Amino acid sequence: MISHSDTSIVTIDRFIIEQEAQFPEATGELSGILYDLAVAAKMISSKVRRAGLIDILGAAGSENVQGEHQQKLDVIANAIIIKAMDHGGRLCAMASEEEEGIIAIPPQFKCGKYVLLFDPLDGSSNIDVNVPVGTIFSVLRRVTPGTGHGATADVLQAGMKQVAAGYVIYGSSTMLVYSTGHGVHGFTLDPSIGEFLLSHPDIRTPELGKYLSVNDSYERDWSEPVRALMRYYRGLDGNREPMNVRYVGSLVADFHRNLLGGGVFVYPSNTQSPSGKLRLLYECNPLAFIAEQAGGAASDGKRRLLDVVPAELHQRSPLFLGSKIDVETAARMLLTDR
Ligand code: P6P
Repeated sequence: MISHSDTSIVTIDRFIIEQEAQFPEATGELSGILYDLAVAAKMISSKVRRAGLIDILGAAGSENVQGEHQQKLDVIANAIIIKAMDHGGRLCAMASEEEEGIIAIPPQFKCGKYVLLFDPLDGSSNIDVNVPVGTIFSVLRRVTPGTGHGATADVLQAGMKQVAAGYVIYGSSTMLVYSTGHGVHGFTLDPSIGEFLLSHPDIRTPELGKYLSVNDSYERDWSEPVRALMRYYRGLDGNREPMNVRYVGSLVADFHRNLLGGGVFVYPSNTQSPSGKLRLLYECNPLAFIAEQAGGAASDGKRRLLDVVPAELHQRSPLFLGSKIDVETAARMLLTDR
């Protein structure tokens, strides 16, 4: 990988071109997807930054396929991504948390060899209280034959098949963090020039976590092995330095802090939600891909998360995500929780 001196100003476009140049077989289609996603991220960032000012706070009134109240920004972010991605000729289908089925490429546009899955605005219930929210995306190569429209089979692939994944965090600054399987790289948006600039090259996450992100209001619904694991993370059983509990309630914000500082995000199954809450395909898998590329790990409590073969587009999964040692400990302590 080309290394950049601390003083060089590297835009995301330059970085993508330089990365592509290292792979002679690259056709530029994946690069095109990343360019277009960066444009969509800038557009969503502009909307999020003005959320409190142009009176688009509050629920749109409509509900999404999850039966959750759609904040207006959810609807807007979803439309922005679809419109930014549907005409580039690189995708044969898309899937979104906000849409029940797969999203077809409009007939006037060419289909490509990739599919894009995304959560357009995760954590959107936090918008009204100015807590960071995020976009999460995952790119797979189509598996169905032909060059026409994609099918559900193209999106229902295990996370290990991802060719790229990443997220955008709309926080104190807007950052885009992605990987194409060659390390994890972070770009910070300079709003004065409208460019994402390389700010965090080759992110590595500490093997042992400092932060524990969990909503322990569900403790009464956890199994005993999960309760024991949380006692371990908190140092209550004397086998570990206590972790600092940090839980924003916005997956991208919690994950990003843990990725940089070391930590584990856990959303176990519980009696109310036997499969957990988070969506496998467009929340868990992309962040698991990032975690592994940064030296971390991800599990559903039973197996490596990226090995899970999905059955449904919106299926949920328990999630243990982040620092390698802490995720491995979870898998070990939950062995009896089968
Ligand atoms: P809980 C936000 O609604 C979200 O999907 C994630 O961003 C967040 O990590 C999780 O749900 C929070 O869930 O049950 O703790 O409120």
